Amino acid sequence: MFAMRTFLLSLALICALGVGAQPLTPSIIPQPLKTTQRQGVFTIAPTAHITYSEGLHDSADYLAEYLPLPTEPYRALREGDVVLMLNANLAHEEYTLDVSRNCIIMQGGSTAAIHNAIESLLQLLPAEVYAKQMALPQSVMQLRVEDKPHYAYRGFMLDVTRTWVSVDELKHFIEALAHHKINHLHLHLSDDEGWRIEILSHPELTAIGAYRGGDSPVMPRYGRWSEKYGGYYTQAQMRDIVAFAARRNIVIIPEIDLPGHSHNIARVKPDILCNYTPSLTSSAGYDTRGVFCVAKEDNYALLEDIFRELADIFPSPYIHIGGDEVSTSQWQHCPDCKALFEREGMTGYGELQSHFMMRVAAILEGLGKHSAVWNEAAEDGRMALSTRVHCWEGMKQARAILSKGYPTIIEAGEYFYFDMRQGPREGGHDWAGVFDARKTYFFLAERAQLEQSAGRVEGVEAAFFSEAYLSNRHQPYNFLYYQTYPRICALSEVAWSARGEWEEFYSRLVAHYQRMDNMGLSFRIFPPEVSYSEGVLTATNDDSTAIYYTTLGSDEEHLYTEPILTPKPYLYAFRSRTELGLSPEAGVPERFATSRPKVHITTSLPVSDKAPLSRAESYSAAARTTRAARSGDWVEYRFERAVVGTRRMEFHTGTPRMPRFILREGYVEVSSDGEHFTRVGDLHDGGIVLEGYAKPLKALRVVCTADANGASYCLIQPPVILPEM
Ligand code: TNX
Repeated sequence: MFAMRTFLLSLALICALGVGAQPLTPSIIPQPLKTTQRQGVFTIAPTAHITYSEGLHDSADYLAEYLPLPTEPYRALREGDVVLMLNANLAHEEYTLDVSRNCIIMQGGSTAAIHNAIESLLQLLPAEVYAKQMALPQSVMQLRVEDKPHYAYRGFMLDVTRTWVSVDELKHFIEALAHHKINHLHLHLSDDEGWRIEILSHPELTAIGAYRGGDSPVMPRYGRWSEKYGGYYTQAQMRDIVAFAARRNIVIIPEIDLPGHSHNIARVKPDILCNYTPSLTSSAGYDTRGVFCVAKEDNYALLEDIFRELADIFPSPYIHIGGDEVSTSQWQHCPDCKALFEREGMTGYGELQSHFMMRVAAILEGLGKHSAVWNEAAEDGRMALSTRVHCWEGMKQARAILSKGYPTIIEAGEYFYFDMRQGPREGGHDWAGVFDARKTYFFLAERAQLEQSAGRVEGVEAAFFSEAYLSNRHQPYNFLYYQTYPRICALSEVAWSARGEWEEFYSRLVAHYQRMDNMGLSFRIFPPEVSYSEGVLTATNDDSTAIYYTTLGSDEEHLYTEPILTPKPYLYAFRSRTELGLSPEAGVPERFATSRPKVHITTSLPVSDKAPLSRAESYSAAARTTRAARSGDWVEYRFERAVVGTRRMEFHTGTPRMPRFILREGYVEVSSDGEHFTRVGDLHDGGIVLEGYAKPLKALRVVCTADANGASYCLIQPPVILPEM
């Protein structure tokens, strides 16, 4: 029955699209405000021209990158041409796109609007247009589009610190954003793990701070533990990126994350830290402090140097100065901060953060820029109302900020943090939930509610923090794109379109798969459904993408063409694929079942009372130590009864799937009798995976061979045991 359903769905889709032909109805993401279809098609001939009115020379060149036609200034309307024209009656981002029998005319209120029109036109052409491989002549359905965005601010935040993103990679990412009418790119340029923009007056910020590991004073805290890792943008490169983005209607907003998240700059310029000697016992001798001292005048002079250069590189009227997750404990140890606290008659240490942020905001105002901040920085309402606030923590915090009257960007983790995992066995964070593009799309319901209350919502922004990207760099696909597409398609829709229905959006999204393939995005496909009954294993999907399967113990993929007769369904894993798109693995539940044999865990490390070893022993959560591991420290897992016959066993330290707080290096020994141990391998990213381990396992011991891990504690995970079936 399921196979029949797939067949009928594929048939329906083939009929809807026509074999090798263009869709019969326009399928544009984000959905335009109004589309009127006409009869017939217009044919773009190879002899046609792109003509443009004054000021649109760059727009015409941009279009010609995709539509291979010569460009020339507009003189008169000529049959067959593709025309770009400014129209003062249209608003800033508002456009019309007219495909008639004789020509194509795009009009817009500004170059931004013309960009929007061009992106819509590209989606009326075959998907190969995105690979810049379109042959002419080409027919386009006749229609008229009248369109403008719901939100003026449609943003994406990319963290290039935890994982370095090269100039070429960044440009590719920007191109794809532009195709989805995203018009702001917020670049997270500094964080604990890296400094990514050249500052001429302080070259050491990148010369030293752009790298971690190896001989850098900055210890790695994510992935690539033993090598020197990093990179940075020179100012010349960044100016080029800014211009590249501007040509695509994207404003780049730089962020320097202050006063917390500053561990990196603190290793390069320890003088920014508070005036006290830290106790280093919990971190194996490594200073893990990373918060600017509020009381040091030199800090504000340094920041003025930095922001003066940034203000010159970035035309954006806003610069983001961070303000998230600041711990006040370092200030509480600092005599100078305490004196300032007394002098100003403050009542809570959080006020020191406002003091700091307001001083930095004043520096920016002096440079002609407004500040943007994360929501915590504006919570006490003391920042000026010109401050733009990015509300990341959740809708509750967003409502609180809106009620204070700040221009607000909704960036709530539960809808827009695309570093969150999309399924239970996929990579990424999960603090704001596990969700896919569907959840992002349902922000539409939230948007409707927001509009009933007062407040200045300027728009929405999605984010990709890149901790897990680094540890997924070895994948045969690009994890950045897997995490962000099609969630960015949903973002684009909720940021732009007036209204919508999931089913209707989903049909456009499936038609968009071919475009994403041609854009070079290894996007995520929804997993196929797998069912098993009476010895027959069936996989179905509703997007007519091909389904492949592998069997346990082999990586070889086979095309799934018909239900599989098998008494052992758990041997099979299924994935949907397009050329670049892929789904997560799907299978019967037994394939992923784990067992929880009784285990006793001991360690040479001191363990926190709040997160004791019993948490890991009961398989409920990680245990936390109260210091980082040193060479010679060990963790031992001893099973009440020796474990036998497993498919796979995993023993990890650190955050799950996000190697941090790990035992940085070490080896692993196993024992069948609990007394005699033999070495089976080394730790990788703080853990070891034993596949098809044949002997009984009574005990396993991890022995650490390195000091410190860049933090002041380690995590000990429950073991993961997948039994043989
Ligand atoms: C919170 S979002 C952070 C980041 C992390 C992110 C992971 C924000 C302002 N702070 O430092 O990378 O969560 O999702």
